[in-house]
Parts: sequence; structure tokens; C-alpha cells
Amino acid sequence: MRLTVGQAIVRFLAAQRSERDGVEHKLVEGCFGIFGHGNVAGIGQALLEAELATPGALPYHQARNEQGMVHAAAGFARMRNRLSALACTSSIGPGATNMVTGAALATVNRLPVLLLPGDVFATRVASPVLQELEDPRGYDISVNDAFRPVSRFFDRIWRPEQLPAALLGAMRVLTDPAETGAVTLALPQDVQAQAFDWPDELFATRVWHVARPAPEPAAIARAAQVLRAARRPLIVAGGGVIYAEATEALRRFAEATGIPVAETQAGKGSLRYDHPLSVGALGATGSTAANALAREADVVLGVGTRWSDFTTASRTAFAAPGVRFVNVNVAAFDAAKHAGVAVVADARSALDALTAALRGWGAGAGYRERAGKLARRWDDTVERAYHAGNGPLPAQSEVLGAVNEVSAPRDVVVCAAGSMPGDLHKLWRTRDPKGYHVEYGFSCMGYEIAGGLGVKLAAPDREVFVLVGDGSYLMMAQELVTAVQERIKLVVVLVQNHGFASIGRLSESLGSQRFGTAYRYRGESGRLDGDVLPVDLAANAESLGARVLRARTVDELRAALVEARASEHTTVVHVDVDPLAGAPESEAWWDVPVAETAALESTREARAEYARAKQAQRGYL
Ligand SMILES: Cc1ncc(C[n+]2csc(CCOP(=O)(O)OP(=O)(O)O)c2C)c(N)n1
Ligand SMILES: [Mg+2]
Repeated sequence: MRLTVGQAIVRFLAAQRSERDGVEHKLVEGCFGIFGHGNVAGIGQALLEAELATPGALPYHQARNEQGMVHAAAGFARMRNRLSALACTSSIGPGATNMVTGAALATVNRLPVLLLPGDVFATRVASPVLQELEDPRGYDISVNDAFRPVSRFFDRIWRPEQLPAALLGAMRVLTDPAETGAVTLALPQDVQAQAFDWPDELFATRVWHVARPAPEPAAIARAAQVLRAARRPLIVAGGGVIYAEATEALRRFAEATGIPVAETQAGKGSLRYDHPLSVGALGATGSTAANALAREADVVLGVGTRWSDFTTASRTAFAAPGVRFVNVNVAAFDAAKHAGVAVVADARSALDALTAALRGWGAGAGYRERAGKLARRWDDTVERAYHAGNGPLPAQSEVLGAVNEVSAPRDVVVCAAGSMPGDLHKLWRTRDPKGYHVEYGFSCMGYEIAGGLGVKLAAPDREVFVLVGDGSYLMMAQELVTAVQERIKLVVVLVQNHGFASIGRLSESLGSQRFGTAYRYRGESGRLDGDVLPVDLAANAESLGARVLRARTVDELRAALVEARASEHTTVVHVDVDPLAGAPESEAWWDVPVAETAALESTREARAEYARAKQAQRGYL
């Protein structure tokens, strides 16, 4: 079949399917793209031919910023539990490098996205072309080499003959639960348009099996032995529980053994918030219940977690001498962490095997009671935070409470950076495994609206509440236009506190006096300490085509949320909050180094406190 490389890629992608548990899905559901000279006549021409000849084969979506479109693809893949993905095509140069941040986000979060950046001419006859880097050390280096460290698979297609193997390699990595992340095929602009005679078999429907690797019986036996000896065991549920659709298996395991369940950011939603064995969020942004149990735990069973510093409170959360870890993870890399007993397996198959292996054993009744009591105490704290009655402006926790109470169980809350992810981790009451979508692997400002777009694209039958701070909004609001264009309805809750409240609080606690974290005029002092800026983000959102509702009180906010939820249009609900009203304490630490020597007294005091806190840090060897 004689096609260009661009046409061959589009035809191939449209024929790929994924399968798990006997259920098939389209693997690549569509393609986001922004065109320039690096892809307009290659992949762009191929997408046009596909749209005209075979509508729906690989639908094209326009975006406003290449980073935004990769975020949307990541949100989409996460919502689909990594069984379907989106492709993203960009031009060369800045269009391509704009995708690098998105690629890193996808790889850090282990989410499949397929990136197709344009690249400089393979023939080099016209070099240097517009936007070419020109590295004097070698003519085969281009800006796209920046994708290598942030991609799980990277190839550059210098010749058409290289394409079939690259496409198969790309699909293998996209559908491998242990390996997945950003997959990048860099496509020189001349090669995209080059014709070649392809074997018909390249375009046959291909089904990629998404594996559920079973645990080794010996590994389960080792894990069971450690767990049976435990007196104060704790489960830590990570994102792997949700991606593996292992939430029911987790519930059965927890109920059979009586082990309480704490959750990481990506794992939040693994167990309903009101389940008797749920103790909520763990770590630096955790509940006091989970953190109290973690401090005492003698055996910690991590399931599908990569043990980020937020989860371990920078290796201070687990404080019992001799604490041991059992790590269930589909990636050996993660299963080996903290010198744990490694169970390299799919979360669901491992939890089922552990349930069988631990039959007849359970955590003590007294311990279970204590966990329940701690969890109920935390829930009272949440209730108070939801209805804090802060004045004159509401506390952020009241905004989260209003959104939680107005949303239905299957609705999805989306967030990524600022003070809200931590507050959501602590306070959000999850009622559905896919109802909580906080990107906290990369915690990338600007993910919120773009990621929310991908979530809604993946789950059009759910309402999506995007929570975005003013800082994140200013970094990347433009995909609101895409939402309007595609009639993809979002409810965006825009939380205005005039700057970086999260970093302000962090800065103050580290003795850096909130330096550079508020949005304020340069004042008479010559510093950025003047009045707040006359920025009207509600008007901004309106100008991008969204409906806008301004709420001044919590009651107005509730009414606006109800109206926005019922609306068919993307609606931005704008609310001012008190930047100084924090959420309840986690009673946990986060390691952020403080200057060892300083002229400032505030820094010196913080350094002394830092040195003291650091003593609690453990090796987990
Ligand atoms: C792209 C990016 N740049 C910088 C940061 C560091 N950072 C984390 S939160 C934050 C401030 C976020 O401000 P805003 O969205 O207004 O949320 P708030 O802190 O006020 O709740 C910054 C600068 C980041 N996470 N991502
Ligand atoms: Mg802010």
C-alpha cells in the first residue's frame, strides 16, 4: 500500500486496540494537534484525509498550547485506567518543546500518551530550517532530544523503513502497565510527507493485551509470612489499585484481614471515605488518623505506590523501629523500594492471592477499633473545615466542602498544583474510584483545565469539577477555548487568593517571609509589597467564551455550583478566598531544605527547626 509516512501512522493508529479481562477498547481514540511547517503537510494532511474518508477513525482535536494538549491526553489516559490513550502532533521547534513538560508529567504519573513532534529535515538539504537548533557537535541533534529523558520510549524516524518497528515498540510501551509513560516518535518534516510501499499487514487490526501479571507463589508466601506476624499493619493504596481496577479486591482483602487502608494522592478513591476501614490520606498532606497509624505501624503493605516524599512524609511517616514493607507493584522498580518484600504483580491478582494466603488471620479487634476511632475523629475535623464560617472571605476548605456537597458521587474533581491538592487530599470525601483526579506526581501548574478537558473527553457521562488557583489559571487557562469549541462541558471553580498561597505558607514556615509569592504592585519600598493587582480573572474567563458566575459568599457559591452543574455550557465559578485560612494540620513533615547560614533571623530559626525535624528521617533499609 503506497502511503506517506504520515498517512501510514494515522492508518496504523486507527487500527490498534487494547484488551484487558477480555474487554477490548480502541487504543488511540484521537489526536490533538497544533500545526506548523513541521507537521501541517505530513501528519496534518493524513489526519485530514482520514477525517474525510473514514470519519471517527482517528478524530482530530485542536488545542491552544502544545503543553495543554499533552495534559489533556494524560487526563484522558488516567480516566480510562490507561486502557486508551490520545496522540498529540506538533510542529518542530517550540511546538515540540512545549510538549516536553507534558511528557514528563505523563511519565512521572505512568500515564500513556503518544507524542508525535515534528523534526528537522532528514535530508538536511535546506538546513538550517526555521526553528532548527543547529548543534555544532552533531547534525543529528535537535530540540527533540529533550524528549529522551522524559519518555519511556523514544525514536526518530529518519527513514520510512524504520517506521513499522518503531510503531510496534511504541504500542508495546503504551500498553505495558509497568513501562508506560510518554512515548515519543520524532518525525522529520520531510519524512512525514515521503511515500513508501507498506506491507498490508502493517495496518491489520491489532489487539494489545494489557497484562495482569500474577504474583510468584513464593513471593506471596513471603509477604503472607510478614503480614501474619504483624500487630499493627497498615495498607497504603496507591494509583496502581485504581488503574488495575482492584478497588473491590482491596475492599475484600481489607474486610477479610481488618487492616486499615490509607491512601496516596493517586490512590485516593481506592476505598470509599466512609468505609469502616478507611483512614484517609497518608503523609505530608494526610489525615491525622492515617499518620497516627503510620507512625506506629510494624508492617506496611504498599499496593501500587511509588512511595513519593509526600506519601512517606519525606521518610518520617513510618517511625516504628524495625518497620517492614511489603510492596505489591507491577513495576519491579517500585516493588523493590524501602527494602520491602517485593511482590511484582498486578494489584488485583496480588490482593486476591494475599486474601487467600491470609485466610484465618486478622488484625486484632483493639487495633481495628483504634483505627476506626481515629478515622471518625478526622471526619469530624473535615466536617468542621467544610463549615468553618471564616470571614469576611471564606476559607478554601469551605469551597472544597461546597463542591463536595454539591457534586454527585460519580462526579470528578480535578486539580494539580497549589494549596488545593493538599487540602483535597486531606478533606475530599471520595465516593467513587474515579471521582478524585489530582495530578500530584508532577504537580504541574496549568494541568487543571487542560487535564479536566481530557477527563471529560474520557468520561462524557460524568460532571467534571476543575479546581484551579489564580496562579495556575494564569499559567494555562487557554484550553477553556478548546472546551467551548468542542462543547466539552466543564465546571471550573476559580479560587482567587492573589498569588501563591501554598508557596507563601511554605516560604513563611522556612523563614523566607513569603518572598515573591503574592501578586502585588511594586510599592514605594521598591519591593512587591503594594496593593493587590486589579486582575479580573472572571472577566478573562468570560472573554474566552465560558459562562461565568461570581460568588461572594459560601451560599452564593453553592447556588452557583448547582447552576453550573445543571448547565450544558462550560462555566467558570469565580470565588475569592482568604489566603491565610489554612486547612487542618496533618501532623506530618515535608523535607524542604533551609539555608544553612543566613543573615535573616527568620531563616536561622527555621534552619534550627529543620535540623531538629530532619533527625526523624529514616533510611528504611
Ligand atoms: C509549572 C509549575 N511551576 C511552579 C510550580 C511551583 N508551585 C507550586 S504551587 C505554586 C503556586 C500556585 O498558585 P495558585 O494556583 O494560585 O494556588 P495557591 O497556592 O494560591 O493555592 C507554585 C508556584 C509548579 N508546581 N508548577
Ligand atoms: Mg493563588
